[in-house]
Amino acid sequence: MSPVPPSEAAYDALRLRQWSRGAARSAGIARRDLLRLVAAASAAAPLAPLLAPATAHAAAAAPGIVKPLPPEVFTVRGTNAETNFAALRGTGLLTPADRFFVRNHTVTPRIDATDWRLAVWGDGLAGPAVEFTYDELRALPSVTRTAFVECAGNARSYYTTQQSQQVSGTAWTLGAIGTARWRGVRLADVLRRAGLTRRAVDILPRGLDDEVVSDGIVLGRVRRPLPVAKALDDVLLAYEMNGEPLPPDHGHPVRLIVPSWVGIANIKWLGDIEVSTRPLLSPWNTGLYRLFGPGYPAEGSAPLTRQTLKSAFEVAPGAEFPAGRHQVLTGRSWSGGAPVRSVEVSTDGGTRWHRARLHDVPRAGSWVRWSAPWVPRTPGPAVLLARATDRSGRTQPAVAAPNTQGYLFDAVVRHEVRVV
Ligand SMILES: Nc1nc2c(c(=O)[nH]1)N[C@H]1C(S)=C(S)[C@@H](COP(=O)(O)O)O[C@H]1N2
Ligand SMILES: [Mo]
Repeated sequence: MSPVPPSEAAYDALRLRQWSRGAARSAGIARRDLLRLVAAASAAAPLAPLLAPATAHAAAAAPGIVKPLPPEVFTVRGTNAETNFAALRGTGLLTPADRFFVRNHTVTPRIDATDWRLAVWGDGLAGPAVEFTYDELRALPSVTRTAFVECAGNARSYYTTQQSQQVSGTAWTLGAIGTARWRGVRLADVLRRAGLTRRAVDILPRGLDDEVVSDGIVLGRVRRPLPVAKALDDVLLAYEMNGEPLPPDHGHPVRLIVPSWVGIANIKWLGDIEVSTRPLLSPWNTGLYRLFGPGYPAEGSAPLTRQTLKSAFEVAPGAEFPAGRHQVLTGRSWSGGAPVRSVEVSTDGGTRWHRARLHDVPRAGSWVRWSAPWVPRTPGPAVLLARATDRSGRTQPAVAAPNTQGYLFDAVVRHEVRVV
């Protein structure tokens, strides 16, 4: 009974037309409030005030995050915690849960798996709402998959520091990403058991965390529509992360894993899923998670789907390297578009580039570790660069195309260090 999946590009184009014509349905928010969000999104706000304190000193705690946030591992940014890339050196392909970044719109809720229920409902089902308990989900056939979760705004601060552009949102450097081995149930299996019909076009997973209020507008609970084609393809309802039950901060007891897509799609603390015969709109696919600014329509681009291409050194910013000593620089590269094909490294600010050695077989939806030897010669400042190319042929550019909310930064990042 599975509908023929349209391509992601076709989905984007269709939703964009539906949105401009007002044909899609606002789920849980007044259309007027959605339009206010869109208007706010097209104006950029400066990032500078957020950037200064966070880079100067790591705060000790983020309100609402349960796990410890040691400052050598995390940089706290508001309700969020960014992983310091240097803390990933030697950790293996998978990011340990205690080093995995946290992006919370509000606070981590404490949910007991035994009281938890998942409700699947909506006019896209053949019958009434269906509920699943935690034990019922765990009794269904399970699958395991390695996938990164990356915030669409990861590396946003470089729009400002490298390109002098004003963008709004959390001033992440490159650490709003982690890769884990997730185990769970295919969303396709759950939807089919719930009675999915061919008429369904969108599903809307919603979190159990508190309602989000932004600039006086109640956005409601975190929820983001997903086209049925993606939902039936490779999406998981995950209950394990790296072989352990999901920790509270990462969505206990069950979260969505939507491989290669923007982080927001990976709804944590999943409570219910609406299945709809009409396209759905929420703040997270209208004012948020579209591209606004010069070169984009007033209502924004189509909703964001796949993540972009990036590389990061596992080196602290400003790290010191003794001149004349052999070093092994390490890092990671990833792309939401296709597996990484190759990575080049420059230690002289971009004059000469050398192929890095890849330490993993590149796979879609995951990252690869790499290394490159370096013997620093002249004492003084040095700039390290890493540039990935993926199998679709895309290479990280020198400059990223700007958008007001600073999403999908893909340019090569200048990593400043010192030779002493
Ligand atoms: N319910 C809920 N799901 C959520 C969020 C949230 O605040 N609430 N944040 C989203 C965003 S923006 C990102 S980038 C990822 C972060 O996942 P992590 O905190 O496990 O790293 O979760 C997504 N899922
Ligand atoms: Mo995010």
